[in-house]
Amino acid sequence: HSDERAADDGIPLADLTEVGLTGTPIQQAMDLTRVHGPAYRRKYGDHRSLFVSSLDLVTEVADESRFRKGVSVVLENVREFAGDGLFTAYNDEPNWAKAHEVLMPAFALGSMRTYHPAMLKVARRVMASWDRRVADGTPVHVAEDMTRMTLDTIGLAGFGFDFESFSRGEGAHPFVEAMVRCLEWSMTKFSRDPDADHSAADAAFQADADYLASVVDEVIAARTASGESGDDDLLGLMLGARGGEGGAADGPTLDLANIRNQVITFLIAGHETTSGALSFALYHLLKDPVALRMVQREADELWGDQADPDPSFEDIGRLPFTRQVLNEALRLWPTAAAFSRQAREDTLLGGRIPVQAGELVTVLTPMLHRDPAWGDNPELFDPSRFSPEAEAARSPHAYKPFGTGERACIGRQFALHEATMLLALLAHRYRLIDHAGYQLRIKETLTLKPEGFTLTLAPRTPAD
Ligand code: MNH
Repeated sequence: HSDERAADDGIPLADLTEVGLTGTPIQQAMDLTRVHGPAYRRKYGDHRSLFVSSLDLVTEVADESRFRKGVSVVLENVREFAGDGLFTAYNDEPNWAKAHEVLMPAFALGSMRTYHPAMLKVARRVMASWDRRVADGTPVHVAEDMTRMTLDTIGLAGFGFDFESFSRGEGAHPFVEAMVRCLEWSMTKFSRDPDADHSAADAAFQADADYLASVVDEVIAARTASGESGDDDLLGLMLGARGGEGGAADGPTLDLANIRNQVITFLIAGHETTSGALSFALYHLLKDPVALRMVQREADELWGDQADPDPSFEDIGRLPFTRQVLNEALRLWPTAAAFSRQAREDTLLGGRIPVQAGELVTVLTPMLHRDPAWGDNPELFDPSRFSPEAEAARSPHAYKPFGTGERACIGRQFALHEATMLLALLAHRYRLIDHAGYQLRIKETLTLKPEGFTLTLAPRTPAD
């Protein structure tokens, strides 16, 4: 019986069958780590999972010869709408390796040059919208605006499709609303009451999933109708590598069903986490005038007192402190806060935790990012942790906001280029005012975002 095994091997067991899972399972798991330490098993009904978060244990599960990506129960649920897209594919599904090969070139650092104009165009939409807030004195809803920005960016840069999120008034694009509901369904499905009737929730989920698929068909149809190949964007690469008539002769080919799954995957993975990262970075800058000042100084050095600067691709590499702010925001609040590793063989973690072949281990990233390796004050926001010297002195396994190994995030450079540019432009243009004395609360919809975070703005004179 599995309970006894947990007792036998001496690994703490957190049985949540009675108390239940909260609506914020990551923050609950963080609290359990504070109680039980960096390795514990969580039990909920029939479902059990091993959570780890210390540098030594994460170093072991990051070893690709012993572990590989695990598709967790939650990701199994995400497969209901993202299928065998890159993020949710099983390691041995042939479509993973094919799509990985087709899409990798689109995410090399040099490819960011291609996306830069689309990213800048959308950054200007944010500023146009925020300028109106300055004029009428109303607060900006940070996470909502960052979501508009990142959705429009991945749509335009990846697929030549314009969601026009800033011309929709108050609400989010219906794609975002349906996506959030699908993510929530995926996050909570395994912890719902087995005796209750969930058919209405499941039907609503299916309607949302169908709607997401219909948006994707619209994106693909727009490209086909335009008659343009869009050679070097994501959709162009995938359609160019399509099997059958008109498909490329050499190299891997992707079938249409898989291309659909990839488009859904990229529309979701390509915006949901980056918007959270930007929101947390703005939160920390609002609360840390010294760091804000340093970001402003860095931007001023590039753009002086220009009212409407025109950042070049190269400029983004000249904003190292702004990049450090993002890294530090992702340390405290890695917006994709957990990932799973699967044991290749029976093994013993840390010389004491038995893990069977095929078993999953969940890395709880926010607690790894508070490991003693980070010093005495891990809760303190301090971008100097990411100075080149500090980074060189630290194990690469202490910081995993983008996951690890072969299945790590493909979009890391994309996210950092987009976010660094926007953060620097906003800090250059506005004074951020904490009009409501905002206290951080974190909403979880599989990813993390600050909830109810608003600020007001004043125009800034760059030299001041
Ligand atoms: Mn992203 C995988 C975090 C931005 C596309 N991403 C992952 C994983 C993490 C992650 C963690 C690994 C998950 C796992 O091991 O199960 N991603 C992020 C964060 C940001 C981010 C924190 C922003 C900040 N991701 C992006 C962007 C894109 C993207 C932007 C696309 C443009 N991510 C992916 C894809 C995968 C992935 C695709 C799956 C890669 C694979 O398994 O081959």
